[in-house]
Amino acid sequence: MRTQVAIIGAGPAGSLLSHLLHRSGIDSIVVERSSRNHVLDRIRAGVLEWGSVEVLRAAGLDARMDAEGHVHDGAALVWGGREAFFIDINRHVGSHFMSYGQTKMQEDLYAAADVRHAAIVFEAANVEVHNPLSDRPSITFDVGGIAERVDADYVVGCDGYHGAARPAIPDTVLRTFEKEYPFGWLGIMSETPPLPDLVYANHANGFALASQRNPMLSRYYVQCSLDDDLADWSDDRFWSELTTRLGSTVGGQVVTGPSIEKSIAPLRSFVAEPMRYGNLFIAGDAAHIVPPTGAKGLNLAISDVHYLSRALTAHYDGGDDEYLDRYSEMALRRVWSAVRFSWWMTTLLHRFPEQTAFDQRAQEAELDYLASSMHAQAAMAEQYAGLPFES
Ligand code: FAS
Ligand code: PHB
Repeated sequence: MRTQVAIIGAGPAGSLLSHLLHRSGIDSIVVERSSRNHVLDRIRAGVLEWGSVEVLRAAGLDARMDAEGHVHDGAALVWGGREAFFIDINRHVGSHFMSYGQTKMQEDLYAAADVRHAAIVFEAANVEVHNPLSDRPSITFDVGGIAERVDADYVVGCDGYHGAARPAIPDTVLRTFEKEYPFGWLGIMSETPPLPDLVYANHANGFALASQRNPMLSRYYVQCSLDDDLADWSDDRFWSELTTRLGSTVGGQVVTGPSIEKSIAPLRSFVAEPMRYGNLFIAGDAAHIVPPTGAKGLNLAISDVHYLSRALTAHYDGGDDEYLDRYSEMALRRVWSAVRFSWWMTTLLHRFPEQTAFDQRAQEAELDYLASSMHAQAAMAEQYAGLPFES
């Protein structure tokens, strides 16, 4: 097979890139390891930065998002037994964010792919990248027991942290930066009415988060030990810990019910540099991982793809390669900004294993300062809602 852009991975990054390239008249083939339903069954992110909302809107992917998503003017913090403190993003920086599940965004992307009869190969095994430095890179894979090859002008790895693309960049070129956090998140989904706002909690027992998917679907998380497994967390124990950590006022508003999904995810930061090697590019989780505290993972995948689709369009429309040549440094500036912000929120809100009473007080003092300073709130607001894309 032959195409202009061969994309590995049909998660949010790969399927959005294919969609945006199509709108620019650029052909692509997407090769995905899992089945379509397996990708759609994943429960992941829930918050879209306003820049991400605008990328999806400009791409004609906004109808269901606007109908079913929930626009928020800010998010709340609770700590030290205080009442919830609302960080008013709209008031501070005139922006918002959208609660809209990644699962629904993925469904919208596949529905749009079906309309345009997109070339997405599911259940492809043994995907490999070949000749990334040549002007004829290719990928090979097996599907249904048949060996296939796609020749392309460019290959884009949108294949997540464990994908095949990043390893095609030699260790002599690739630099990676990593930070493991000494705790995980236990997340549940329940068919109960959510709290009106997203609420992040710092508590001596650990972090908690109240989020949402729709008016009858709530998403909640509590910090847990990396040694925990799901058998350690009955629904009763989860609800008791969540409502304790959210504090009596906010916790008292939580409508509990049976969990319909429960999972534990470890937290880590990871960045791979550069995000380009010859005619191979990497985007999304293939290039970086952030702890979900700052709700940046999915949004970084969208911003990488926004930059790369703009670059490929400039190349094919007019032979202008400036954005292609600047993709890695431009994307990495936004990645490192989000990695730092996610680290800051994680460090501020979680209880670390060796944490002392002094450390807990220092965290609470920083939160008290945040509540007292419009400048500190504005700084957090603009980063949480998402900084402007570079032109
Ligand atoms: P994805 O990992 O989503 O997609 C990569 C695709 O490539 C997958 O479909 C995979 O099957 C495929 N693939 C992998 N290897 C391949 C190969 N060799 N060949 C072909 N295909 C291959 N972010 C948030 O903002 N908030 C959250 O609450 C949140 N929760 C998360 C929970 C979990 C358990 C995980 C793993 C991530 C979470 N994230 C969250 C981050 C998540 O949303 C990612 O940022 C987002 O899915 C990134 O999208 P992609 O880069 O497309 O990567
Ligand atoms: C979610 O709704 O899944 C969510 C929201 C905010 C976060 C992380 C996850 O910071």
